[in-house]
Amino acid sequence: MLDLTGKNAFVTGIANNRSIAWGIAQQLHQAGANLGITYLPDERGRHEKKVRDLVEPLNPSLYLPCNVQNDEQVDAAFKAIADKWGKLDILIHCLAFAGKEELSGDFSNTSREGFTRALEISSYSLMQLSAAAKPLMTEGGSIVTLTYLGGVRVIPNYNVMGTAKAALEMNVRYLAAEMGPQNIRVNAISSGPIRTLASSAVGGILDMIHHVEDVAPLRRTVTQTEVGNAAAFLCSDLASGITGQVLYVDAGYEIMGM
Ligand code: 0WE
Repeated sequence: MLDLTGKNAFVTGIANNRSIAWGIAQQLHQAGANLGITYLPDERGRHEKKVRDLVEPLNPSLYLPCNVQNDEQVDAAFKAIADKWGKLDILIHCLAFAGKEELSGDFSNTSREGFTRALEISSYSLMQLSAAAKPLMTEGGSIVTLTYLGGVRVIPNYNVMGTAKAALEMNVRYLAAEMGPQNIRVNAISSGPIRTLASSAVGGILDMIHHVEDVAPLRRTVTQTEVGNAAAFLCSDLASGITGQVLYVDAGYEIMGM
């Protein structure tokens, strides 16, 4: 049975009710996990309130600001985990960002700043949070991140995010090798495209979704709940032998050549 009771899970990347991280948080909660939730703070405090209202039914025992570009904020978040929970079992990393100007046009026009920012927020942040989580995962643990096929194949306009996801998937393997002896497993879920805040800001996302509906073996896209169920599995003892992997939750799209 999938049982996460007694496990403390720290979930990043919830922006609204369409976030994949929200689907994951709900399934972890349903499996009995104790949740800590982060939000990306903004000047007006709008995210703080919006995400707080959304996650309230899941009774998170920690609710913290976490902008990975701010080291003090990340340190404070893990200090709060150490103080309140003592040990951490599950880290969910659902963070990515590239400038809008990098997500269209010629890939070769990617600026140094745009490249650096995309890889810092989307790839380095997994190492940053995993390093902070490691000393708290005293009874072993499970780290799960979200990736996308655009890190392995060329998807039009995904551009520098593809570079960032390629780096992220390699980070998963190196982190898995490093942390395995401490029984910390590190895996990625490669989700098919889903309509979210991040993807809706991308031109042509609806056409991409229709393409997946036409060619994926299951003839549909996946839901946040399906990604959440896969994440709950990877975080559970049912997946005790799985680390360093990229699990495709994409209605089978990845296997198709035509
Ligand atoms: O990883 C992603 C989303 C990544 C993303 C999206 C945005 C849009 C708004 C990162 N940064 C930004 N920055 C913004 O300003 N996906 C897998 C969804 C996605 O994004 C695409 C896709 C798909 C699918 C971008 C281009 C082409 C396809």
